[in-house]
Amino acid sequence: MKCSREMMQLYAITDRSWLKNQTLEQQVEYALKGGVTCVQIREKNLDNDLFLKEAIKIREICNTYKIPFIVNDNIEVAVKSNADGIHIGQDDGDIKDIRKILGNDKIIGVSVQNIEQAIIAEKNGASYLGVGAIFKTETKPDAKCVSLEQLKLICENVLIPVVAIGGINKSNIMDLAKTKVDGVAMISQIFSAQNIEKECMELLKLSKEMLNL
Ligand code: 3NM
Repeated sequence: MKCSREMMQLYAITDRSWLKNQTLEQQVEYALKGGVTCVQIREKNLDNDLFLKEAIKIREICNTYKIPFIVNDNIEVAVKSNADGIHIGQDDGDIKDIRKILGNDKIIGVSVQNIEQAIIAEKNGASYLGVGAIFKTETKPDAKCVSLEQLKLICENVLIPVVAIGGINKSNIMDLAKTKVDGVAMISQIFSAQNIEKECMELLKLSKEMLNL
């Protein structure tokens, strides 16, 4: 699957700490009904078997809605679940090695915090960049903040799509206008919602407004 700018418009990342009386699959399906443009499964505390089982279920649901499915930082799960791609951080391995394993048809997203990392990641074959944390976030309290100026600089200096992440919510999403970013990635604003479908519909509308679409 080719990585597109449209994919970045409303990029949902799973987090089972927000599960109440629903399953992760149900939450993801509501998000898809609400219009998310990409889904990433992120599991920091599951063993590989359970991670793979969950990934296979969510892969199926994303297929139904024809939305790209990305696995966070686990190449084995990405390959075995036939994900559309993987997302890695700065310390999660070499982009070129991962490209060799996945081949040219898969998406490799890379987290970057500054322009230097962005240029290197693009040169090494990243398909898109995740830039953050843009705002302080309880979801990843140790994430250092990246300024809007740095985000803009990155967007102006790479050709691949860029998604902003970290603490983005309905009140601050418009602050990203003028940075030339391609969209927003979110965890808590989406999955803490009582009505995830409605929340995603509203967020997609706001994201498009922010993107001037
Ligand atoms: N990565 P929320 S911030 C997973 O800065 C993740 O790279 C970040 O969650 C980074 O939308 C983050 O709840 C958490 O703030 C995003």
